[in-house]
Order: sequence, then structure tokens, then C-alpha cells
Amino acid sequence: MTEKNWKKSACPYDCPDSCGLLMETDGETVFQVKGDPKHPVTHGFICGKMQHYEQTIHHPDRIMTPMKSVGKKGSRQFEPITWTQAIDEITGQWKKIINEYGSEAILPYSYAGNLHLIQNKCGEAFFNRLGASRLERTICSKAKSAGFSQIIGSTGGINPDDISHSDYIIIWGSNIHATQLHVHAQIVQAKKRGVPVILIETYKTPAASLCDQVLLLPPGTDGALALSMANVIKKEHLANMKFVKKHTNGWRRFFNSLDDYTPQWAQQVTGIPAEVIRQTAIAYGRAKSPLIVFGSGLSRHKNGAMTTRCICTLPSMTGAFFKKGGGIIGNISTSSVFDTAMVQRPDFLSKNTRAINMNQIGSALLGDAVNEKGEVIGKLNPPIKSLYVYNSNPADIAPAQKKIIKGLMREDLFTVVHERFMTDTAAYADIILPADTSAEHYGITTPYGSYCVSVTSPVIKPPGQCKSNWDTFCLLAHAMGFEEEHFNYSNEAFVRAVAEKENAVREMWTPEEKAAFMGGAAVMLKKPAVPEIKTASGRIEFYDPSLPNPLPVYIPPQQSPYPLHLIVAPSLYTLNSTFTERKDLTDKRGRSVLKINSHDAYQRGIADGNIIEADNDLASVQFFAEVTDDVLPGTVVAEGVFGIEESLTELTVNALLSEHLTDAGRAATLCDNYVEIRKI
Ligand SMILES: Nc1nc2c(c(=O)[nH]1)N[C@H]1C(S)=C(S)[C@@H](COP(=O)(O)OP(=O)(O)OC[C@H]3O[C@@H](n4cnc5c(=O)[nH]c(N)nc54)[C@H](O)[C@@H]3O)O[C@H]1N2
Ligand SMILES: Nc1nc2c(c(=O)[nH]1)N[C@H]1C(S)=C(S)[C@@H](COP(=O)(O)OP(=O)(O)OC[C@H]3O[C@@H](n4cnc5c(=O)[nH]c(N)nc54)[C@H](O)[C@@H]3O)O[C@H]1N2
Ligand code: SF4
Ligand SMILES: [Mo]
Repeated sequence: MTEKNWKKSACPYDCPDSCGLLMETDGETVFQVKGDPKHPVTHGFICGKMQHYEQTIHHPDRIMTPMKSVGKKGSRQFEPITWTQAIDEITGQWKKIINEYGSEAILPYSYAGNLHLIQNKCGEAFFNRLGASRLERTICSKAKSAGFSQIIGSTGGINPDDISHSDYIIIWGSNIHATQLHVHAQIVQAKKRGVPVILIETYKTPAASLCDQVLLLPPGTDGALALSMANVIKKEHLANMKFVKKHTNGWRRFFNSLDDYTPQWAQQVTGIPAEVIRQTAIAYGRAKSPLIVFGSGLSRHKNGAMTTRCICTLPSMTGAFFKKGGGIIGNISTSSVFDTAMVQRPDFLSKNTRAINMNQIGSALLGDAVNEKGEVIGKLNPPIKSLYVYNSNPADIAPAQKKIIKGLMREDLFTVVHERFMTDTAAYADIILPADTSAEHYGITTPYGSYCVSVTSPVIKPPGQCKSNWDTFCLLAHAMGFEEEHFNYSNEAFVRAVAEKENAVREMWTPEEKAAFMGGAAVMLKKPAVPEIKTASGRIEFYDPSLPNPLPVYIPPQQSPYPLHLIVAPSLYTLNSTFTERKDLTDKRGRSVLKINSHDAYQRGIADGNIIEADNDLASVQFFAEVTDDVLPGTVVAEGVFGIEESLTELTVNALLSEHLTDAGRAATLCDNYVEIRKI
């Protein structure tokens, strides 16, 4: 028997830090998983979910062979087939569809089940070459990115460790206990140094217990709060005018626009007392290195990009970006230090194929073309005749779940799902392909929460007949007769080629750092000596005449006939629908509840633990009520992505979410839906 030793790896999941891992293995089995203490950002500290990753890797429910559906759609009846049979069946069906409808009748659907660069993006090269419809991958934080880019461009956020220099911290709409573990750990330290920490949220998340002040507001009203804080900063002469004059455009216009946004006005919008707003703005304005920890939830609204832009005016007025520990957290992209075009191959597109928005997949599967509001404006031509899902579970995570299920039920839709587990989406597949885990393939980590990257290697061989995304797309490409050299690389050779390709930022590494990176160590990227504002002009754009709203303005949430604003939020124990195979975690998460304020509950005769039904024009979904004053009256909160089989009504909260897109970025408005609820 091979001796056991500890091998380096990294968390593959869609979470900011891509934590460094160590896996104890004999080459066949992973026995234990722990944090890598040498990782420069995550320092050996990982979340409870990943502490037993070996239970996921060796889970008895893992899909081990290709399978073919032998029952009605959704009946979960499958029988094993070989890879050759599966690939023949898929490419045979696709060739027929291409002949009859054209290649755009095929749609890939993927998101971030595996965040590592190669395994995340390699499918795009294949589908570009195929000429399939493209997918707008905007479910998560594209409205936030759009808001950033409208004012500060891609000016980066700070590393979690830099929080040791922050002297005032606002956690703005992020459940950091669940989603930003290393930021959380640093904030705990900051608290010990006496740094004030403020939470601005729609409900009291566990972070509230860490904070000096908790400001709860009605969802979607943060823009009003931010602009009123800007008003105070101007009035109290707390703007850093040297910075403003040197590094921003349009500041006079912006400053002049602030007069109406008084704290008194914002009090009426947000319910936060004017004096609290004034004091918070003054404290933020006086701090030397104030930090805003941005969550993505606040951008998942119809005004989400604008809200982000409004909040960004604050560090832009104070110049916090140029202070160590100051500025923002929430705007990091490390994939840009690699040649992503080498992975995605936009040059393989022979024509400008149509794009389908992933948040409108329900309508798309039903043949409907929809506009940004999710309204039907015509028929898709050609219709979607085949769906290929990898790195995602649309039946559970996307909006308008009822439509998605109806679409997946279509007997004339040829669905292929490449998965590790029998998800609610895989249940509707014609062909299931077995996916491997991050312990079984090569990858490159490109975290969105720190400036640290690494190359990962397999720790064990894939069990059964599992294959990586890379290997699967190469097989499909060969079977389709694609002769490009790209598809001839092995997974290892391709990862090395991407990792070795020159890049200006990685050229700043010393030879020792380069060697460490190629050897599998996580290495920090170097920041330029002088901080940079990364917009086209090199200046922060307070005013941009090319935008529909040249100035940051407050856009109120849209009215709805339904009285309660529904927020969907992350669970501490699962990550979207990932980890739901793990009973230890789903037991801790508990059943699917809706948090409701005691006043709203009383009005409706609802008591804690009652079964309630939430309704809107899209669906009726049942939950258990959790009556709590952690949420404001008028807001209800559903934490976690639940599976259809765990739900009371074969629908989950996603059935209540609309296909309406955000004001910019074409992202999902997951946190901007309304319901009425009643006891049943
Ligand atoms: N444990 C765990 N970790 C995760 C995830 C998970 O599901 N579980 N998900 C992963 C993914 S995919 C992502 S994108 C990141 C996201 O991580 P972050 O970017 O940190 O954002 P979230 O914590 O998802 O943001 C959700 C919060 O936004 C708040 N919110 C919603 N609307 C508003 C609003 O209008 N105003 C304010 N002030 N707050 C609002 C919600 O109340 C909720 O607490 O986390 C990743 N990490
Ligand atoms: N109600 C509600 N809905 C949400 C959210 C929420 O908080 N609440 N969060 C939203 C957000 S922020 C996001 S980003 C999306 C996330 O949506 P998705 O990215 O679809 O996330 P998951 O549900 O985790 O599904 C990922 C799937 O990929 C599979 N997978 C993992 N690794 C691999 C691999 O290497 N190859 C292949 N082929 N498959 C793999 C996993 O087994 C899993 O089933 O969900 C959104 N939807
Ligand atoms: S899920 Fe997030 S916190 Fe947990 S190990 Fe992975 S990256 Fe780290
Ligand atoms: Mo996300």
C-alpha cells in the first residue's frame, strides 16, 4: 500500500477566497482535509463545509458512470451506458439538431460549480467552435461590477489581511460569517483593536453580534442612505479635496447634486434616524482608512448597479482608496492575470451567435424571447432543442423555477447534464455524464476575494468513470470532428500552458515566486507601488454623460401589489445548491424557513413554526415560518438554496423570483421580489 502523505489543493467552490487545502491521501483515497497553514491569505483556516470535503469526494451518491434516461423526463430512472455510447448519442443528436435547426438551437448552461479557471471556462471554447447559442453568465454579481465600472472602473479592493490597517469598517449587505470567512476573521481582530464596525443590512445576520451599530433598512433603499452620507460629508467639509481634484472627474456637478439628499430625507426613505445617518457619515468621513465591505446582495435589485455606484461615491469623496486598509472589499478579479481568451477562445466563433441570459432560462426553454423586464416579446428562432448543463444546477438556482421545470419536462428537449450528484436538473437529463471533483484534476485558482493564485494538481485518480470538464469537452470536440490543436492538450499540459503564458502582473514576481507558483504554492500578486484608479480616464467618474443617469441618483424600489419584500440570502451550511449531498450540513441547516417580522406575522395570525404559503404572480411556495424581529416589518428572508424534494410543495423560493434583469449588467434581481403570505 502507498504511504499516506499530505498534498496541496485548493477549494474549488464559488466563494471569495479559494482557500488553500491540504489533503491526506494514499493516491486512491482522501482521508482528511484541512486548511493549508502556508496559504498567504487563508492561513490554514477553512469553513466547516470544507473540513470534511473527503465526505463529498467519496460520497456513496456520486455519479460514477454515464447514464441514459429510461423513463419519462424527471422520473429519475436511468441506466448506465459507456462513455463511447454517451458521446455517440450526444454528438449524433447534436448533428441532427444542427442540420434541422442550426447550431444555435444548442445552449450550454454553466456557472460556478467549479470556480477554477480552466474547469470553469473551458466549455466556452467548445461551444464557440460549435456555434451554439452563447450564455450571458450574469446570475451573481454583474450588476455590482457594472456599478463599480460606472464610477471606479476596476479599481481593486483590498486584501483581507489589509484590514489590519482599517480604522472604520462598514459591512454593507454581506453575510460575512457565511461568505467572507477571512474578512470576518480580520474584522474580529479589528474589533479587538477598538475599530468601529457598522452593519447595513436588510436583516440581522450573525455579523450583527460583531457590530457596534446595525442599520436595518428596507431592501433597495441603500442608495438613499449612501447619498445622504455623501451630503453630510460635503456639508461637514470631510471630503478630501486634494484627492477629489486630482483623481476624479465631474466632482463639482456631483457635489452640487447632493443638496436635496439630506439625512432627514433619507430618514423618510430608509427609516434610519437622520441623526444616526449624520453621525455615521461624520465618523466615516473622519476616519483615516475607512473600509466598506461590499456584499453582492444589495446589487441583486432593479436598482442594484446604481446602488453600488452611489455607495462608491463615499470612498471617492474621502480618497479612502489610497489609504492602506481603506477603500472597498468586493471588487477583485484575479482571472485577469491569465490569458482567459486562451481558455474561452472567442476566436473560435465563426459568427456573432445569439446570447441567452441565464436568468431567463425558464422562458428560453419554453421558446419565448423576453426583454429586460422578463416580458415576452416574441418567439426564439431557432427554439432551444438541446441544453448542456455543467458547473450548475439551474432547476434550483435560477429565477422562475416553474418555467424551468416545465421547460426541462419537454420531451423534445435533448438535455445533457455533466454532474457529480443527482441534482434536480440532472433528474431531467436524457444523458448524464459523471464529473470528477477538484481533488481529481488540474486547475488554476483565480479567487475574487484576494490577490493570490495557485496551480492545483490531482490528489487522487477520478473514481469510476468520472471525467473533468476539460477532458469531456476534448472528447466531445473530437467526436464532432473539430481539428483545432486546442482540443488535443491534456488537462495537465493545458493548465501548464496557461500558467506559463506571460502576463505583466505575474512578471512582477521574482524567479523564486514564479517557481513556487508553478510548483503548486499559492503566491500573492504584487500591487503597483502607486495605487491606481482603473477607469479609462484614470480618474473616478462622478459624472458620466454617456450613462442614462450621468450622475449617481437615488432610484427607489419599484412598487408591487404584494406587500412583503422577499430577500434570498446565503446559508452558512451550504453554498447555493452545493454541499446538499452532505447530510451533516443539511441537518444543521434545517428545513426551509421564511423569516418574518413578529408584527407581520401577528397581522396574519402566523406563529413560529407554522406552515405558511408565499404567493405572487409567479407561484405559491410553502415554508415554515420563523417569526423574528431580526427582520424589519415588510421584509421576509429565505436563507439557502433548497432542493425540490426537500420542499413542501415541489417548488422552492426560486419559483417566486422573476426574470427581470438589473438596471445595468443584465444580472438577476434575486433580492427584488414581492410576496404575500398566509397561514395554511
Ligand atoms: N456559506 C456560503 N458561502 C457562500 C455562498 C453561500 O451560499 N453559502 N455563496 C457564494 C456566492 S455564489 C457568492 S456570490 C458569495 C456572496 O457573498 P457576498 O458578496 O458577501 O454577499 P452575500 O452575503 O451573498 O449578500 C447577501 C446579503 O445581502 C443582503 N441584502 C440583500 N439585499 C440588500 C439590500 O438591498 N441592502 C442591503 N444593505 N443588503 C441587502 C442580504 O440580506 C444578505 O445578508 O458568497 C459565496 N459564499
Ligand atoms: N434562492 C437562491 N438562489 C440563488 C442564490 C441564493 O443565495 N439563493 N445564489 C445565487 C448565486 S449568487 C449564484 S452564483 C448561483 C449559483 O448557481 P450555480 O453555479 O449553479 O451553483 P450550485 O447550485 O452550487 O451548482 C453547481 C453545480 O456544479 C456541480 N459541479 C461542481 N464541480 C463541478 C465540475 O468540476 N464539473 C461539473 N460538470 N459540475 C461541477 C455541483 O455538483 C453543483 O451541482 O445561484 C444563485 N441562486
Ligand atoms: S467554501 Fe469558501 S470558506 Fe469554505 S473552504 Fe471554500 S473558499 Fe474557503
Ligand atoms: Mo454568487
